This record gives sequence, C-alpha cells and structure tokens, in this order.
Amino acid sequence: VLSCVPGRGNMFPPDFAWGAATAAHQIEGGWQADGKGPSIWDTFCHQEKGRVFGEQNGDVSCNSYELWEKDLECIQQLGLTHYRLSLSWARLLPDGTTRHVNQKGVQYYNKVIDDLLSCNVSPMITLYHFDLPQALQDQGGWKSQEIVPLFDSYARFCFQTFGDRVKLWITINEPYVCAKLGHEDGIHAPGLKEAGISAYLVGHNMLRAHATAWHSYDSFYRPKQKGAVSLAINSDWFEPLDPGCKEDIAATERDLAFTLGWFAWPVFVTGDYPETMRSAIDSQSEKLGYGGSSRLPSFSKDDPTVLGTADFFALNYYTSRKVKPGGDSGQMLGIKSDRNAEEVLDPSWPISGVSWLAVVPSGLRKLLKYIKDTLNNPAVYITENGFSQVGPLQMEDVERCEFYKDTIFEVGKAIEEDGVDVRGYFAWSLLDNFEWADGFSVRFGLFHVDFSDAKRSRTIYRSGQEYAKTIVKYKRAICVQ
Ligand code: GBH
Repeated sequence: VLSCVPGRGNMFPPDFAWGAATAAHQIEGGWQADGKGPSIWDTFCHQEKGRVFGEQNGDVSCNSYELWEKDLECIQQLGLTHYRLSLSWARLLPDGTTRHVNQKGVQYYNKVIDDLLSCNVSPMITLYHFDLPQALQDQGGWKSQEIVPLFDSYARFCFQTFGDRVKLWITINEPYVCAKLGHEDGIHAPGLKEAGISAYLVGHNMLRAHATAWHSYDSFYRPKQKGAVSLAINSDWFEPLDPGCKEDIAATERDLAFTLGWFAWPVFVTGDYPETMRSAIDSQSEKLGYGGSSRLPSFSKDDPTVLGTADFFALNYYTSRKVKPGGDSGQMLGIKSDRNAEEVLDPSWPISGVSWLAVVPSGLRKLLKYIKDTLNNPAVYITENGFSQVGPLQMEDVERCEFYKDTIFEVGKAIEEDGVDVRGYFAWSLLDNFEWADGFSVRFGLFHVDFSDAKRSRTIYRSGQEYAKTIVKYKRAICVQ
C-alpha cells in the first residue's frame, strides 16, 4: 500500500478527494422545466421585491439543467477527483412526496452521475441545500414535525435510485443557515422572522430528519451500497478577543456551542445539545418571561437516536471571528441575546468581496484540530471553502489564488502535524452562481460565468488554473511504500 510520508513532499494521502461544490438552486435554472415543482427559493425571489440583490432570481442562473455538459468540461479541466452537487427535491418529486415522481428529473441526475463516473470523478450528493418544495412549505415546512417522514421518503427514494453509483451522501446542508437565516433573520427562504422560537424548532426537525434518513441508509441501503452519509455543518473558527479575559473565553465557548455545537454535539458527542447552549437559552427565557416553555426542544424516546448518525464530519468553513460578550441588549428574544456573544474582526484580516468573509486560512487548521479533539476524531471532508469576488471582474484573481494556496497548506498541516483525519477538500464553487440574497453580485467560482450571454459561457479564472495545478502537484508528489 502506498502511503505518503511527512516531509517527503506530500501532506495529502494518495486517495485524498480533490473536489469542487455547487448546489442545485444556485446553478441549475430550469425552474419550471420538464415538470419541476416550485421550491421555497423560487417563491422567495418571485413573491416580494427587495429580498434579493437587484431583484434577481435563480430562474436561469448558470442553466446547468441544459448545460450540464459544459459543467463536466469545467470539472475535467480542473482534474477533480470528486464533484459535490445537490439534488433539487422539487425537480425529482414536484409536490415533495413520492406519490408523483418526475422521470425527467431522474433522467437528468442519472446522466450527471453516469457522466461523472465515466470521467472517473466520484459524485458526493447533497439531498437538501436550502430548496424545500413549496408544496411542503405550504404544509408547515421545517417547522412541522410532519417533515421528518417526508424527508425520509425522499432520502430513501434517492438512495434507491442513485445509490448504486453514489457512495458519499450529505443529507442536509447547513441546518444552522436554514434555521437562522431562513426562520429568524428572514434573509433566506422561507423569509420568516420569528426570533428566538422557530429556528430552534427547525434545527430540531432537521436533526430528526437527518437521523431518520441515516438510519434508513444504515438499515436498508448500506449493506449493499456500502456508502457513507453525513450532514454538512458550517462553522467559523472563534477565538476570545482578549485571550486573557475570562468573559471573552466564556463568550467564545457559547459562540462555538451555538454554531458548531448546535448540530455537532447531538450527532457526534452526546445525542443532545451542548449544555452551554441549553442553559443560556433557559436563563434568557426566565429573564424574558418565557420561564415555563423550553424554546430549545428536547429529544424524546419517540425520536430516532441522533448520536452516531454520521459516517464522517462534513465541514463548511469560510472565516473566523474574535469574540466578546454582547452583540445584543439582551432584552429582545432571539438567538443573539441567547448567545450573548459579539463577533468582531481582527483588523489584520483582509476582507474578500463580501463583508462577512475575512480571510483567515489558519482558522481552518485550528477548527480541524478542535473537531478532532472534541468530536471523537472523525474522518473529515471539508465540503465547502471559498473566496468571493465583488465588483469589477478580474480574471487574474490573484487574491483568490493566494487564498486557496494558503488554505490548502493549512489543511496539509492539519493532516501532517495535528494528525487530523482529513479525507477531502471541496472548493466552493465550481462556477459563479446565484449567491442567494446577494444574487449574481458575489462571485465564488473557479470559472467565471457570463450571465449576460444566453449561452452562459464559462471561462476559467486564474484561481481555477492554479487549483488544477495544485491537484496535479499533490497527486504526483512522491509517495513511498
Ligand atoms: C455557504 O454557507 C452555502 O452553503 C453556499 O450555498 C453559499 O453559496 C456559500 O456559503 C457562500 O456564501 O449575510 O452577514 O448574515 C456558508 C455559511 C453562513 C456564510 C451565513 C454567510 C451570512 C452572513 N454562511 N453567513 S450575513
């Protein structure tokens, strides 16, 4: 067996997954094509002005529904070993249920998967990346526990239909973002602003849905299909603003508990939410007169077992924050006041295109080490990481080149020096795409997409060329017996 030895020029194991990622609603377009049902993001964009930059929407986007073969050319040009994509639930099951299957949708994803495999690229498939079928939102969406068996049926349908060829699955992408941005801040679909209540409920139902689908895979599909299933958890890396200050240290712990811990503790550590999170919510409830009702639900004996329902850790990492107490007056019900942690940027961190994305590659290494130490040393795939461009187009995107070079070097050190079991790295994103509320104004692609051109022509950025070289370099590096 070949293995790469530290100091011999390769920090990455020979079977390391080198990938790029996308999501259905961000690239496919074809929002009504061939029988697809509407999703909550279609509704969110169409229903009301002022929600998305420039009143843009994902109706056409990169038009990957019609131009998949162009995407495949991009994938091959990068020399990826893996490609992470998501399935549009409403393209496969227009009303969200298996009562009606849209065969055109099945054909589309069958072709994508078969084409990838024939080019020696392994698919990693996300079942849910923010785009709930509108028909299910109309029945209560993620706030309703009814969603759990519906998601499980959809998941089983996908395992049954595609699992002979797909070996890496993500059930839900970033439950934190769906819960908080979708149901507390209202800046993502379904656009609800129900601070301090709904996000916790949504997160709870997402954990139930994930766990139920994992158990289905484990019982009925794993024996034959032999794949692996997880959920993708997003987290920044957090550090105390003043490392010598007790209050800042405690605020940092709360912030980690409310971000990484919210979903990682139940699945990887205890089967329940972090104690820090529950006690912070309970004491705020007490203070604001919600004493009787627990806003953070509990898992009961009727729920699926959540602990242990991940075959690897899927991490979406973008940035880091310094933390101190505060961020809110503490008088308003909401996650911010529950968390009591104010996040600030270190002035030494450069900002990429979007204001939230401070460039801190070293934070990834620290977060990986933290995951190893606190979550029982799981195998880790970095399922998203990337850098955005805003404003005038630069095909020579030198800052993004530096970003990827520095970040991948940090991943290598996490493997080599910290012994973190990192199995793969997926750049976000293959293509410039529909960046949710920021529309097309924020470009995360390794390929530029010309959205003013009917053909949506794709052109590789300098960063795409450099990423391709990096992959070749690490795949060719000297490995010894
Ligand atoms: C990912 O989330 C998504 O999975 C992906 O679809 C998306 O394209 C990619 O990020 C790039 O944005 O607007 O100030 O409230 C990453 C985690 C959490 C990062 C929410 C942005 C919003 C900050 N995201 N955060 S703000």
